[in-house]
Amino acid sequence: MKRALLSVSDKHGLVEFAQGLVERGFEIISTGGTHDQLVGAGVPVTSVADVTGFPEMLDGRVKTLHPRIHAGILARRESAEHMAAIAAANIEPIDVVCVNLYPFAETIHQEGVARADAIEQIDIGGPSALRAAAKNASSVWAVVDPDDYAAVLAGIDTDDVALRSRLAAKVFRVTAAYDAQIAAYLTGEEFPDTFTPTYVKQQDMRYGENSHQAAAFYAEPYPAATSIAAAHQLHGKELSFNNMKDADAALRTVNEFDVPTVVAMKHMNPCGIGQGDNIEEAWDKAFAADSTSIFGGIIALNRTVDLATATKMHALFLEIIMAPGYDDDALAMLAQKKNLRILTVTLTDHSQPRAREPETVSVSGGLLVQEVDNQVEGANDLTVVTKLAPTPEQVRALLFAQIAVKHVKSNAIVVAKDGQTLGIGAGQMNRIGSAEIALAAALTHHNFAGAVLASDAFFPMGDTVEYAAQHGIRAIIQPGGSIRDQESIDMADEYGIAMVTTGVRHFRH
Ligand code: 93A
Repeated sequence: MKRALLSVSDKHGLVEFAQGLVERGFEIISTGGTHDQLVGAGVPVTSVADVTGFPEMLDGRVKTLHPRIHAGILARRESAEHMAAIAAANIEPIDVVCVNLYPFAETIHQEGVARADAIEQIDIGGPSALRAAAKNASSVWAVVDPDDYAAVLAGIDTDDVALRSRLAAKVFRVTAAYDAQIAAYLTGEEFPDTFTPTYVKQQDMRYGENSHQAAAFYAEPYPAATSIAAAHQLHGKELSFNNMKDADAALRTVNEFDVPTVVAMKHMNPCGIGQGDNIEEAWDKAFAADSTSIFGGIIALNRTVDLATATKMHALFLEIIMAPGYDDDALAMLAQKKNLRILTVTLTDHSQPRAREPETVSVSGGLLVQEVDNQVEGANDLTVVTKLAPTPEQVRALLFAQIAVKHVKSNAIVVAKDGQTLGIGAGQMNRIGSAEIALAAALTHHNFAGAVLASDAFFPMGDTVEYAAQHGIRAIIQPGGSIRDQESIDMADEYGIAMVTTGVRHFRH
């Protein structure tokens, strides 16, 4: 008689799977809780203790860890010696191992879990049995995921060797990820010796950055509420690879602001950011910031979308709208567009300190890991370096521009006024190039007079300041720290510009 070991924490689909095995002539062997559930459902089952001749001991720490189990799984069926050896020890082969593990990750994500309780959730016997079955996958079924039960029953009928092999690989992936989570919990280190992130596939994507590139989306098992992975899509086409990146960038940007703000993203750069007393006014400013580039844009709003704002957005072609919520009539209006992707997102609670979180970037052959740039400068972080100090109104504009410039690809220059970006220069290989782009855009705005300028990094020489001054800029914010800072400061003084330094660079490469 064939035998199956069933020992599962997640008991979904267990009874049906066991019944399927019984129908196929299997004897079922089970650990305590699994055994009880099967007995309750009227499925014939033998307890592991009866097979090992040993009761479960140490509060269940030792259940399946026994040669009568492991030799039964690991004996090579093709080896006469192996089969003779287990027969001599009166051990029968085990042909199916169906195990899923103690819920370690779920446990540590609960609020205030004691370390001892977390440690008790480290499964030892489960991974051992699974790995043994996976090692012997040429003959033994290793089943770790309830989603695979139906396929396994069908595969048993056809002796599907290829499926056994795929399931074996899945076991090693699952146990590796499980161990990585345990290690991360134990050390709590931000940058451990080996970095083994665990991500769970959410979906295959139609394609990657371009249509000839295959792609998939993986999420952390417990993504932060404010992450793009935790966003909820209410309507529209599936997000594309580029959509995900832009939506993430838009969300990160809008999450910086507490007052009503709208961010319009294009190709990973904001093309317009607007703030107002309400979300409609913020939209008006974000739209007017660059009414050309916003076409096909990704819009993030940090307030509930009302009908007035929805009506204005509805008049445009947009790819994505994301907000913490929508009035019913606003959502109905936006949802008239079949393809428009509409998302709800959870925003940062600005009363709480920002959590330190890692961010990864892949390079060929490796992974760079850093903390997210969560730093935001306030009025107290500014040092006036020129003869002229900025007015309170200029300080507000400078701080707004400073947050905006943080989210623009380097070299980044932002020109802004009254809670509105007027010109954004992104990704140029020299700083004055970005300044030229930002100022050319800003000069098209009728309300340009009195605008301020932010630079994501210091000015290596005085040329950008001179150019800005000649084009009407009245105040500048920049980190400072160049050996030629004085050249920029002198230039600012010469033109009557107020300049403040922050000491903090915000490159975004
Ligand atoms: O405590 S263990 O590491 N020791 C074991 O020998 C063992 N055998 C199976 N955990 C062990 N298991 C795990 O028990 C399985 O991985 C499964 O998650 C769980 C099922 O227990 P029960 O059937 O009592 O609900």
